[in-house]
Amino acid sequence: MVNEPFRFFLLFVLEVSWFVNAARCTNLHFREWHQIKNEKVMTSFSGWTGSLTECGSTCDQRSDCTAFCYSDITSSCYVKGDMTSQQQLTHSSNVRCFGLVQGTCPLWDDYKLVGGRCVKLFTDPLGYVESRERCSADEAHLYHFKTRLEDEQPFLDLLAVYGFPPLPYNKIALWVGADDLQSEGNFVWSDGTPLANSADVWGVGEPNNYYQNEDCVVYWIGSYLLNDFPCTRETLFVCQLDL
Ligand SMILES: [Ca+2]
Ligand SMILES: [Ca+2]
Repeated sequence: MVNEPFRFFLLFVLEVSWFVNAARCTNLHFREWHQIKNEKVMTSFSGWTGSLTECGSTCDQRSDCTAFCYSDITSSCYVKGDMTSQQQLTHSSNVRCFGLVQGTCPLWDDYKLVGGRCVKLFTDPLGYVESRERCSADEAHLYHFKTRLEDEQPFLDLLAVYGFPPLPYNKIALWVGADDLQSEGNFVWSDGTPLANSADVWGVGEPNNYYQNEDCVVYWIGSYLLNDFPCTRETLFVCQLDL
């Protein structure tokens, strides 16, 4: 077990190292590391042995590295995304993990800062309620596409990161955070803000409550606008984490 003063010394050394790196690589000046829960990232790590400083520097110098973990006992370094080793990080109280944030946006958890929005695209389709719960697990909410002026471009920019469109048919829609589950025809965003049926974010002829079975809202890639949709259908979704 590492005693507390030594732990703080290690952190100090690490921070000095990052400061030096940031000064040398100006494109990394935004890098800011926060200690994070191990279980959030451990499955995607592989490791090698080195010092805590080397571990942090290795991650800091790679643009695709957004997190690393370090064992004070075995001096093992686990860098997210490195698949050159087959070792897997096992949970231990002696392992500390650090993740990259930008502002308060957790880049280490695959969130991206796009147009001032901290957003994450989930590419495994889920139903509306399950999608909403998945966002809640990150203390986020399904994306708020309230106005075309302010909310459309960040959304398109996020999709462009993933090369969308085109999409296969079953991935042509993405849940956003509005529904009329409480009162038919009266859509509200998850923060309680009304989504008027006359708003210009709706596609032509939407919302239409097709077959009296459309109480949730998707962003429809085909029209680049919103559409009310059956809540049980499984689609992609975007979580938004308010900064
Ligand atoms: Ca409805
Ligand atoms: Ca509809």
